[in-house]
Amino acid sequence: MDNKKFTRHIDLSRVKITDNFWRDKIELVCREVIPYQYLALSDKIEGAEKSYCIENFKKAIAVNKKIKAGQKVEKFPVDKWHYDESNSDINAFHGWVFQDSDVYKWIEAAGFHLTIKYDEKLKAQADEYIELICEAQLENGYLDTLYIINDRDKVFTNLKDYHELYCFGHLAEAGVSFFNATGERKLLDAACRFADLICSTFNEENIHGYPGHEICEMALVKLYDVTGEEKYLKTAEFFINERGKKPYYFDIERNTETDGKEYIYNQAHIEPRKQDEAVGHAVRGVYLYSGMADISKRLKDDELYLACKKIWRNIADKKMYITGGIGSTVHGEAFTYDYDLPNDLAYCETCASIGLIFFAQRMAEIEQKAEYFSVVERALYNTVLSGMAKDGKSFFYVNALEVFPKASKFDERKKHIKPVRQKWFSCACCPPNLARLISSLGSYIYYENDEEIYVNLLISSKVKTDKADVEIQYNSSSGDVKIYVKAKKAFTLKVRNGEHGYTSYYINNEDTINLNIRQKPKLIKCSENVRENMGKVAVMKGNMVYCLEQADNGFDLHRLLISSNPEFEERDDYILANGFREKESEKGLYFEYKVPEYERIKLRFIPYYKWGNRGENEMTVYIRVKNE
Ligand code: FUB
Ligand code: ZN
Repeated sequence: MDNKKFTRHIDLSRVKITDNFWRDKIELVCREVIPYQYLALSDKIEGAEKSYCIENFKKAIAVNKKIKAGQKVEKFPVDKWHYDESNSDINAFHGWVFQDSDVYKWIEAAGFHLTIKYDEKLKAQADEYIELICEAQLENGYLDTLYIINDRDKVFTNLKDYHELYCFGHLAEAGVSFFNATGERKLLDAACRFADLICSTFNEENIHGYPGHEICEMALVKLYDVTGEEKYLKTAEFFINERGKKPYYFDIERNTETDGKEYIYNQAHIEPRKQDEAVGHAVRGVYLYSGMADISKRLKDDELYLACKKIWRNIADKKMYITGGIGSTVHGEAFTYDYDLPNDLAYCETCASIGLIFFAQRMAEIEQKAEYFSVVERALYNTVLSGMAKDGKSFFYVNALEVFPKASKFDERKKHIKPVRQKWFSCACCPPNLARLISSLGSYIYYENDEEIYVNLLISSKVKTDKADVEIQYNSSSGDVKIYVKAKKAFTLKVRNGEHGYTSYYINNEDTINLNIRQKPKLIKCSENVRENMGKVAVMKGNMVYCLEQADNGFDLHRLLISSNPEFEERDDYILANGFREKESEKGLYFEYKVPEYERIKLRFIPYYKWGNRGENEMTVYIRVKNE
C-alpha cells in the first residue's frame, strides 16, 4: 500500500452542486423525504404503519429518570426482532431491534442539508430529536432504547442478532454530520460517551465480541477522524481482529458450539483478513468491507487491504448486477454464489447499493483506480435512484431487473419484488439511507491529497480548496465538459476518464480544460457464466442502464427482441431502437417447433431508475437479441 497515493474526500461545505439533475434530486429529498420522515418517526402520518422510533426514546427517557431517582424500573423480554402491541407490553419497546437507527439516519441527512443550506425549521426539528436522544442516554453512556426500556441487565448479551453496535454506528455518523453542519457538539459528545463505553467494554481484557450487523467499524473511524481519539480507531481494529476467530464469539454468547457456517450471514465464519469473497447479508457485508478499507488505510495494514481488494474483485467481477445492485436472494437478503444474478428473483436492496458505494469510495481513497467511481456511478444512477419515486413520495426496498406484477402477487418466491413503490416500510432502512447518500453526494465529486485534486464524478459543481478553485460545467446531452481551474499553487488535476483511468493536467495558474464525453447508447452483453442472460443484452448509455416498461411497449415484454443493429434514436428522456415482437406460433401449450415469425416494432427504453412511476406494469432490463 502506497500512502503517497492516498486521497481524501473534500468536505461537503466546500462543494456546491450546480447541476440541475442532482440539485433537483437533493432538493426533492429536502422537500419531501426529510419532512415526511420527520413526521413518520413520531407516528404523525395518518394511515402509515407505526414507526415507534420517537415513542421509544420517550419511554427510555422515563426509564432514565426513574433510574436517576432511584425508583424501581420494570423489565420486559428482549427476545424478538420486532415488537408491537400484539406481541409485547404497551409500556415496552416497540418496532425493530434497530428502530433507533432511523432517527440517526434522519439527523445525518438533516446535517448534510444544513451544511448545504441553513434552514431554521429543519435545525429546530433536528434539535428537538437530539434533545430526546441525549436525555435517553444512560449515565454510563449506554444508548439503545430496546435495552434501556426492556432490560438494562441484558446489554451486549446478543451481539449476533440485536443491533446495539449498529445503532451506535448510526448515532456516531449522525453526531459527526450534525457537528460538521453546525459546530454543535451535543450529539457528537453523546456518541463519544457511548463510544467510550464500547471501548472499555470490548477489548483484550473484557468482551471479545463484535457486531452481528457491521457499521460501527466505519463509524468509529469517523469519530476518530473528527476527534483524533486513538482508542476509537483501535476498537474498530479490535472488532475486525476478533471477528471470525475461533472459538466463535457468537457460539460463546449463545452457549453452543457450531462449525461457523451459520455465521456466513454475518461475515463472521472466518477472520476478515482471510476472506476473499463477498458472502452473507449484503448490507452487512459491504458495511464490513467499508470499515476494513477505512482501517487498512489509517493503519497502513497491507494484509487487510489485500483482503479488501480480493473481496472487491469478487463483487465487481462476479456478484454485481449491471445496475450496481447486490444481493441475489431474498433469503437472508444475501449474496449467493459467483455469477448467480437472476433478474426476476433479485433482492438488490437499496441499502446494499448504498453500502457498495461506501466501499468503492473508500477503496478509491487508497488507490485512485477509475473503476471504483465507475461502480459508484453504476450504483448511484441505477439502483439507488430507482429506490425513490420521481415525486420523492414512495420507495423501492428491492430493485429487481425484471418485474411481472402477477408473479409478485402469486409467486411466493417473488413476493419481495413490489411492482410499485411503497409509501413507507415498517422496516424503513432504505429511504433514510437514500436520503443521507443523496444529500452528501457533493462530498464525493472531488478527492484531494497534497499535490492533486481528483474529479471522480462529472457533475456540474464548484469547489474551493487550498490549492485551487475548480468549476465543472457538464452538459450531459452534448457531452461537453468545461473545467475552469484557478490555481493558488501548482498542482495536478486528475479527471476520471470513464473506467479507463484519470487523465492528468498540470495546472500552475488559470486554465480551462475542454472535453467531450458524449455517451452513445450501446448493447451490453453479460458474461456467459451468467445463465440468466444467455442470448440477451441490456441497453446502456455510459453507466446509465435502460429498461423496457409495459407502459411504452405493451404486455408480455418477454416476447420482445432487440435488433443486433438497433439504430438507436435518442430523445430527451428515452431511446428508440429497432426491435421485434415474436408472434404466437400456435394455440396450445406444446406443439412441434417451427421458425418463429416476428413483427417489426420500435422499442422504447427509459432509464431504469425511472421505471414504476406510471402505475403497476411489467419491466425488464435484459432483452433477447435477434441478429440481422
Ligand atoms: O438489520 C438492519 C437493516 O434492516 C439491514 O441493513 C437491512 O438489510 C434490513 O434488514
Ligand atoms: Zn434498506
